[in-house]
Amino acid sequence: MKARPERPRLSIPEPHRRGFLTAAAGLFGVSALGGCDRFAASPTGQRALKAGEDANLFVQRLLLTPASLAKEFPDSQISPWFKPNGTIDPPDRAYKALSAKRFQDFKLRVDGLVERPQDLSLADLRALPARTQTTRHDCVEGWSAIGKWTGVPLSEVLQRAGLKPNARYIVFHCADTMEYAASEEPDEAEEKSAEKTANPGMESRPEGAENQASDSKAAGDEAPTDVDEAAQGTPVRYYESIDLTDAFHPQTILAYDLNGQALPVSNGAPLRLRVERQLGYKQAKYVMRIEVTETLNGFGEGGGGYWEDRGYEWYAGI
Ligand SMILES: Nc1nc2c(c(=O)[nH]1)N[C@H]1C(S)=C(S)[C@@H](COP(=O)(O)O)O[C@H]1N2
Ligand SMILES: [Mo]
Repeated sequence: MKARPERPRLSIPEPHRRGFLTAAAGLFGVSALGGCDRFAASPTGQRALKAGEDANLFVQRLLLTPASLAKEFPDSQISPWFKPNGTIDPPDRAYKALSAKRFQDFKLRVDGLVERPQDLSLADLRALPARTQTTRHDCVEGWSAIGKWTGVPLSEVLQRAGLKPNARYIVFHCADTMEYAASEEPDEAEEKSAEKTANPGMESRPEGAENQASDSKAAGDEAPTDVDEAAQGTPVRYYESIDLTDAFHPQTILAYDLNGQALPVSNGAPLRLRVERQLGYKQAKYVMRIEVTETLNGFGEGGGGYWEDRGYEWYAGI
C-alpha cells in the first residue's frame, strides 16, 4: 500500500468543481472556529445550503474536501498490463450463459430500498452520463496497477432508482462463486473456512470449481441455474458494500470499459465497481445486482463483503 494520495488532479466538470471547492473551503475555515451552525450562518455556508437541493447533498459537500479525491494519473502512466486477480473466470453457469452472448442479455438489477427498481442493460448504462478516470488500484497483497476506467457514476443509477429515506448502504452482488457452504452443518462449514489461508490478493478458488466450470460447459447451455448445489452445498458468491458517502462520491463508478476497451472477463465484465479511495477487494467485479439496504446484517456473515466476512476491514481506505 502506498502513502495517502497527494493533491489530486481534478477532472470534474468546472461548475461542480468550483461548487464543492467553495463548500470545502467554507468547511475548512469553519473547523478553526468550530461548529457547523457557524458554517450555516456564514455567506459561504448559506450558498452551500442553497446550492444543495436536499440535506444529502449538503452532507456530501461538507465531506468532499479536495484531499478526499483519489489521485488521477495522465494516460502516459497507464500500466501496460492490468493484472487480473481473485476470480478471473466465474465458474457459474448463469454467468457463462451471459458471457457466451457477449452480455447482450445482461441486466443490472437495482432494488432494495428504492422507489423505482431498475433493470438496466449495458446499452442503458452506456446511454447514461459517463465518467473516465485513470487511477491506481492497490491490492492488499502489495501490488498496484494504473488503469483508465470508464463507466456510469453510481450516483446516476441511484438517482434514477430513488433512495428511500432509510437507505444506508449499497450492496453489490457478484456473479462468481468463491466456495460452497455445507448446508447441513453450519459448524462444519465454519471449520472449513477457518482452514483456508486465502487472502484478497490470492486467486481463491475452491477445489473442484475449475472442473465445475468445464463440466458446465460440456453440459451445454441449460437453464442458467446455480452450479450443482446438491452435490457441493450452497454457493457463496463474492459481494461487497459501501455507505452512501462513498456511493455518491464523484469517482465512484460502475465501469464497463478498461483502457478504452470493453472490460475483459478477467477484470470483471460486464460491469465492476470502482471506488477509488479503497483497497482492491472493495472493487467488486461481475456486479449483477445492486441492493440498497439499511443494514449489512443478513448478507453473508454480516461483515459487508466476502473478504470482510473473513476478517478483512470493511472500510479499507487507502
Ligand atoms: N467478484 C469479485 N470481485 C473482486 C474479486 C473477486 O475475486 N471477485 N477480487 C478482488 C480483489 S482482491 C482485487 S485486488 C480486485 C482485482 O481486480 P482485477 O482483476 O481487475 O485486477 O478485484 C476485487 N474484486
Ligand atoms: Mo486484492
